[in-house]
Amino acid sequence: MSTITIALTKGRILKETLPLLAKAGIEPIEDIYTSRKLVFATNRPDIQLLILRGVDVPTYVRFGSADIGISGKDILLEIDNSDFYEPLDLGIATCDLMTAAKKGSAVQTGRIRVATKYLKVAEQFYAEQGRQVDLIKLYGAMELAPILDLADEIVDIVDTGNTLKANGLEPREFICHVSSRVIVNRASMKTKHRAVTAIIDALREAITQ
Ligand code: PRT
Ligand code: MG
Repeated sequence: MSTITIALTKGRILKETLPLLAKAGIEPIEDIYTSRKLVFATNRPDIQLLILRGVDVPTYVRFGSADIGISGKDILLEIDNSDFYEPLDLGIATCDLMTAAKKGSAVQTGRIRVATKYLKVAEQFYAEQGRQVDLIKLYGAMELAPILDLADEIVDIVDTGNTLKANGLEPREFICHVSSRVIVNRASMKTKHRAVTAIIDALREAITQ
């Protein structure tokens, strides 16, 4: 019996994936939230769960250290996804990628500075608009950048909009909707085809229930 390894992140994705996995008959045998472990056995002897940083999920899947991963589309848009399959949209952990700027600030016409961790998304978005931008890569707390005049705009995830509001910013332009996707290592899809497709089918079934 070959083992199937599923990579997840500990925040929203875990919270919304655990009920789907449970419906699919897969349950961790200990509480992931209170444990400091990174690898978790499940009630299924052939399935284990990995808890990783979001940006690392596709990397583990790409190299086959995880057979299956669950990743936000925002993460996937930033990387070369020809390395794995993306067979299923789980429709969970949804949000939007948007531009944002200081509340009430004038829309700048010339070249602007944009701070983001989503360089590829931002580059493509502003290029499509024919706007000249200097991109500044940040790894977090993007909301600070306009306030401290590091950037004119940011590109970031918006859900309720509360984080922008709390930092004196407002959403400007919608870029794309984001949800979490199931990704699968290419070799696993062949060598563990039956086990992998059984999990994908069970998750597909779980989201329609
Ligand atoms: O941080 P790390 O990558 O290590 O893992 P994690 O455990 O935090 O990841 P997890 O499981 O939380 O999943 C992150 C994924 O959830 C992202 O890649 C998105 O696809 C998705 N998602 C959905 C979100 C949000 N909604 C969200 N609101 N990810 C982040 N946020 C943050 C955002 O960064 C912003 O600062 O929440 C803030 C905005 O929220 P509002 O409600 O104030 O607008
Ligand atoms: Mg996080």
